[in-house]
Amino acid sequence: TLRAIIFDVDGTLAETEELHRRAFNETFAAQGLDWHWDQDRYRALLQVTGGKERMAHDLAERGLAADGHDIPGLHRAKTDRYTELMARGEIALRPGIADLIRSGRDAGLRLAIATTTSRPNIDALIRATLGCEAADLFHAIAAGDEVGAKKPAPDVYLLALERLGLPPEDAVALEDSVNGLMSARAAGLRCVVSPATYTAGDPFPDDCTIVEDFTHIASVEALERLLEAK
Ligand code: XBP
Ligand code: MG
Repeated sequence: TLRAIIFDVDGTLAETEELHRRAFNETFAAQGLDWHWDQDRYRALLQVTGGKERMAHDLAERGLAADGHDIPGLHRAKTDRYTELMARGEIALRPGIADLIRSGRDAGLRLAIATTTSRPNIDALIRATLGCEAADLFHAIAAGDEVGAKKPAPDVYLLALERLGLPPEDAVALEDSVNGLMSARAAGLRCVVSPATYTAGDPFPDDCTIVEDFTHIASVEALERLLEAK
């Protein structure tokens, strides 16, 4: 039986990566750095999950030393900018997500989040799109630096399950990327994937359950039907 739905955030709840990219670029410019990530560069950099890890990786690839730069400080500034931009209300949830959340609540399922992004970014997204506090809607939230190893490692999903107090068999993960799918699978979870704009070209394995968008699983009944058909 299905007792919980665990949502990824970036690319799954909403198409947020262009806002992340903008927040990174505006932060670089504000700090007088001549760094700029265009869409192609950002798509490649998304293979590295986590903003701090992504910046360090970018520096290394460009042959620049990281020690001259305050990566944690830059990342704090990026998070501040991202949450400010998010509060303007221009980001919407992906189709089907709000209905599935409502259906899950009505059916008495537990809802959770397992994401690489930072906690303030989740709070800002839920406030801007649903007008409530993430902590009031989700029974468990596992985010960003709460775990040592980010996706594709299983840690963040295992932490969400621990906080839900459930074994992986009782839950399903919703994801948009191969890194996220690998993380969920390594935690022993079933996973339904709907690729987002930045992850549409990811090499998803043949045995992966893919839906074009979340309107196909906008209710608990539809989600259970899809899982049973597997
Ligand atoms: C999302 C990410 C995050 C965001 C940036 O991956 O990789 O790093 O791009 O967030 P997923 P922070 O959807 O698999 O969780 O800058 O807050 O790290
Ligand atoms: Mg994602």
